[in-house]
Formats: sequence, structure tokens, C-alpha cells
Amino acid sequence: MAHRTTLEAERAAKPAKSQKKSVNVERERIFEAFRRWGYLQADLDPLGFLKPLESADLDLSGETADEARRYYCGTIGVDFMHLAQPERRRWIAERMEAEPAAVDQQKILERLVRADLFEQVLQARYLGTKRFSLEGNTSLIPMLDAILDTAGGHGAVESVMAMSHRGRLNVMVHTACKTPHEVVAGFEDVDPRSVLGAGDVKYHVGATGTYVTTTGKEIEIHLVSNPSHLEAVDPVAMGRVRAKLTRFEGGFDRDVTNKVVPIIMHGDAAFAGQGIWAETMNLADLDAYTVGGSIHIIVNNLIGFTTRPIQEHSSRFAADLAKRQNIPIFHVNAEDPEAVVRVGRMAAEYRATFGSEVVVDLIGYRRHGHSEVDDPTITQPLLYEKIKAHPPLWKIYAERTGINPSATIGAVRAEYETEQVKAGQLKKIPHLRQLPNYWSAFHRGAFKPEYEVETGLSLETLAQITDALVRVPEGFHVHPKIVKLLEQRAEMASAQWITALPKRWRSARSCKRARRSDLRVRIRSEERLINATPCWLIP
Ligand SMILES: Cc1ncc(C[n+]2csc(CCOP(=O)(O)OP(=O)(O)O)c2C)c(N)n1
Repeated sequence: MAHRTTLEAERAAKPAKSQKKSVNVERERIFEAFRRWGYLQADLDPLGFLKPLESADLDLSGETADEARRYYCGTIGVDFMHLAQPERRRWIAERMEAEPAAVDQQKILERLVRADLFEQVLQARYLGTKRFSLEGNTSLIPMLDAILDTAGGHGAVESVMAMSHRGRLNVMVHTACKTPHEVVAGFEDVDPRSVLGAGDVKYHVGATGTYVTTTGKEIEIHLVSNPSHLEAVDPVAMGRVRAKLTRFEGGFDRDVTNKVVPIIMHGDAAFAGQGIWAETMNLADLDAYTVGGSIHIIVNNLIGFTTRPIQEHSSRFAADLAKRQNIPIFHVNAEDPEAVVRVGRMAAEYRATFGSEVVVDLIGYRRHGHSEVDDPTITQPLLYEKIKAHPPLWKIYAERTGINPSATIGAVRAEYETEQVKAGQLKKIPHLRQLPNYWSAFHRGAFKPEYEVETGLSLETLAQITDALVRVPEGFHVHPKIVKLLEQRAEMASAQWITALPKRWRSARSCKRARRSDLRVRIRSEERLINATPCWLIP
């Protein structure tokens, strides 16, 4: 060896050009497999029900495979190789294969504590009231922080947000920045005659506020009012963004569209099952409708009411339908808050760079029932046994980072308890949203009674429907809690009950369904049932 020529020594030190090329080709082949299919084996479900999928494409071993697996099968799984433009695929791959940027752990922990304790104070003070808690997916709050901070850096001055019931109160407080007592006031019947007084309205009303980014930039938040009809708000939000962009009078170039960020939040069942968002998304790249891309977040708790994904949609992920378009999908485990922040940043940057839609699938769980008055252990006993034993995210994150959360917990709890007392002292439910000045010239049209449609039912029909609803097949073992429920329902068809208690919406909904399917009679929409006078009950 000592007698080798310099040239020979060099050859031994460096692989031959052709050998190097084949090493690169092999590395690229392995990386391509993980870029394309890695998301199928990512660790995405905090409760572990969504298992990594066996895939022959990823049956690869060795140093390169381990490296690629680390990038693409961790707590982030990106589905992006269907994108038509190589530069967009490269953009995502470069970020996935780089060291994540630093995060502010203390701030993330505080936001998680806030999101959780806000729900807990409501739970303690208004037990038995629905609030559609965010618990199980509280990392939505740091994710929204990350999106707004990044969007602010790209020129955002406004954000139009749309969402349904889940976590809405939490977002109103922590992202739309309403004071907690303004939001909590919805739980206080301070003025029972007020239309905004109580009931379902508090998680349907819109809110406006100002969010301040980490660099001190102000972003106006407009959380759009939403009806109960899931996803119906999507085109409304898009239309509002389009109108706002039109007012900037600069066309729809990137520097204009980056001023307003549309963020649409969806439930997983609604995303998989409702067509409205798909119809809205279809308009994304059309000149007449574009808003420079929207950021969609699926607040995915892997359940819709009582139904798990396996009985709910044929695709592995609720998000999969978005693949019909040129849209990347970032799946992320909600229990890795730093990964969640990283995805939030990437999503906002992707939208700002390419003017494209982007879908984020935030996968967590639902700590309580569909609402807090439902008992989920009846329909999902095994799932809820697991959830009961599962600690809240702030606790997991505090342990992971070694930050002691006691001081933050004490301060935040005291702050929210004071806010709750303040809410109880209010004389009127505050308005959470403020319309821009240009609306002051508009007045609502007069109500016309002739537009009303008679949809009342006779007492006899109601009794007939109720009988069908509560009848149990012979020999069928009914859960004891359900027996009680059925007895109450049966009682509801009695004349005394109806005249005494006209506002039992849950049974109204059941009757509506039965009537729709069996009796083929036109019935009013769910909105009317929730919000209008109970004319359906009048014989
Ligand atoms: C168009 C429409 N269909 C059905 C309903 C009844 N509904 C209300 S919430 C819900 C389940 C939604 O599940 P998901 O979208 O996963 O959101 P989650 O409540 O789990 O956050 C259903 C079916 C509705 N409100 N609107």
C-alpha cells in the first residue's frame, strides 16, 4: 500500500465517478419511495388505532432507508408526490429533509395549558352544558399561531376563518382574541329573552378580533358565523376573502392574495362526507374565484358523532379526497406540538409561495362525547377506556421538554376563573363581531309572513312517529341508559308533555328524521328547528 502512486491513493479514497453515480441513483430511488409512500407508515395517531400500513414499497433497509424513514415516517406524513409541478415537490422535500427550525417551547406549553384550562373552567362551572371541547386536539391553537405568524411575515393583514362547532369557543378566545368573559357570557342566561341569550347560538356566532404575531404585527381575524349545516360556511368564507381582495384593487397577484389568509377548519367526518367543501375547493384555481389558496385544517379526532373512520369513509384518511386536485396534504400527529408548529409554518409558507390550496390533517382524539352531554362510553367503550387513561397534552409536553408548568397552570386557571365571574356579572351578552363600516349603509329586509311554510304535525302523527322510534324488537337487550332515554322519548308524545315543554330539540330532530324517511312530508330545515318558534309541535 505504501508504494501506491498518488493517483491510486486518490482512487481508493474517492469512489469512481460511475460508482458515485450509482450510489446517488440508489439513494434517490430509496428517497423517492419514502417521499411517495412514507406517509402511509408515519406515526400519526396519538392513541395508536391508526396503524402504519404494511407496504412492499417501503420494505427497504440500510442507512439510507433509515435516514429517509426518519424524515417521512415520523409524526409528520406528507402526501405530495401527486403534485404536477416538480418545483413544488422539491420545495416540500427540501423542507422535510432539513433540520426543523427552532420553536419556542415555553410559549407552546403555555398555549396548550390555556387551551385545556379554558375548557376545564367551562366544564367545572357549566356542567351539563354543551361546549364541543377541543380537548384531544388542543395543538390546533399553536398550529394557528404558527400559520398566522408565518402569514404575517408574508404580508398578511387579515385572516378569514371558518369552522364548525368543535373547539370554536377556544379559537374565539385564543386566536380571534376575544376576552374569555365575552365568550363565556354565552353560557350565562343574563337575558333569557335575548336571541343571543343561550342554547346553541354561542358556537354559531361569528367573532372579530386582532391577533398579534410574535414580531408584533397585527392581523385582523374574522371568524365567520356558521350554521349547523356542516361545511356550508366554506363558500361563504371564500366569497368574503374574494370580496376583501377585490377591495385592495391590485388584481389577484400573490402580493395581494397574501394580504388575506383564508383558514378553513373541518371535522374529519364532515370533510370525508360532505360535498360542499369539495365543490368550493374545485373553484380554487379558477380566475373568477381564486383567493390565492386557502389553508384547510382537518381537526381530526377520528370520530364523527359515534362513528369511527373505518365505518365512515372508504379512504385511509378523511383528507384523501383533496388529492383529486393539485394539493399537498400534511398529516400530523397532534400530540407532537413541535411537529404541529412545523407543519403550520410549512402550510402557510407553501400557500404564500405558490398561491395554492393546502390541506393539514391534524390527528388527535376527542376527550368527551360528541358534546359534553353525550356519554360516549355507550357507543365506543374501548376507545373511551383508552382516552380516560390518557393524560392531557400539556402534561405530556411538559414532561417531554422538562419545563415545569405549575406556575403557568396556577396563573392561567386564576385568570380564567376571574373571567368566568366577570361573565356572570354582565347585564347583556356582548356582540363578538363587528361589521366593517361599509356595511352601515345596509339594512335588513322586512320579514314577510307569507314566506312562512306550515310544517306543523298533528298530535296523532307525532304519537305514531314516537312509537316507531321507541319500539324495541323482542328479545333485544337494550343498554340500561338507553331504556331510560326511550321511556323519556315515549313520554314526549303525550299531550301534557308537548304543551308544557315545547323546546325539546333533540326529540324534534329525531321526529324530523323519521318523518322525512317514512311519511314523505316536507319539513323545515334543521336551522328552523333550532332557531325558530316550535311550530312543529302545534297540533
Ligand atoms: C350537513 C350536516 N349533516 C349532519 C349534521 C349533524 N352533525 C352534526 S356534528 C356531526 C358529526 C361531525 O363529525 P366531524 O365532522 O368529525 O366533527 P367532530 O364533531 O367530530 O369534531 C354531524 C353528523 C349537520 N350538522 N350538518
